[in-house]
Amino acid sequence: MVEWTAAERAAITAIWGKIKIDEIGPQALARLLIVYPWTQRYFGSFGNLSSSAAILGNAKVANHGKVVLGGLDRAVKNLDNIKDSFSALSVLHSEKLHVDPDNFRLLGDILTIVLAAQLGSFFTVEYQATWHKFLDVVISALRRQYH
Ligand code: HNI
Repeated sequence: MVEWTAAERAAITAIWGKIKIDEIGPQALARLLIVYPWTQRYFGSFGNLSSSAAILGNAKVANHGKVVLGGLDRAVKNLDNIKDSFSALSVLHSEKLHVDPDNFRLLGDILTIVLAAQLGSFFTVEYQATWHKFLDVVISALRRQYH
């Protein structure tokens, strides 16, 4: 089981408290689809993804970005049990959606970039280190069903 120090718990709470799911979620998913265009293949039902402008203006992308961050919200609220709270999501992404698990890391990196841009000097190197650990735990929980 993952151990979290009091400082790490405080850092995650502080970072998450600054995150506006409705802004960061849509931005992160849109950037994923633009920066790594092969990720678009999983979103064939989302309509027009033909250009950056189309992706940035696509309501389904924006909405799904919020859904993904809602998943992370669940992880923040279940820090001591991320693995189990993500078991259904892991099954969904592997067995139904067939998402290549390397893409989880890409989305995590994109999310970190969006966060750093939004939070500026608030996002200290210590905060980044803890945030990275948090994403690692989330990603390994999502990958569990693939093993
Ligand atoms: Ni992901 C659906 C969470 C990464 C492609 N995804 C979901 C749902 C959640 C979620 C929550 C909604 C589940 C439900 O309806 O029961 N996804 C997460 C999280 C991460 C992640 C927390 C990583 C941090 N998903 C990814 C990545 C891809 C991805 C990297 C593809 C590149 N996800 C999908 C697709 C769906 C999805 C596709 C279904 C979308 C739909 O509505 O059709």
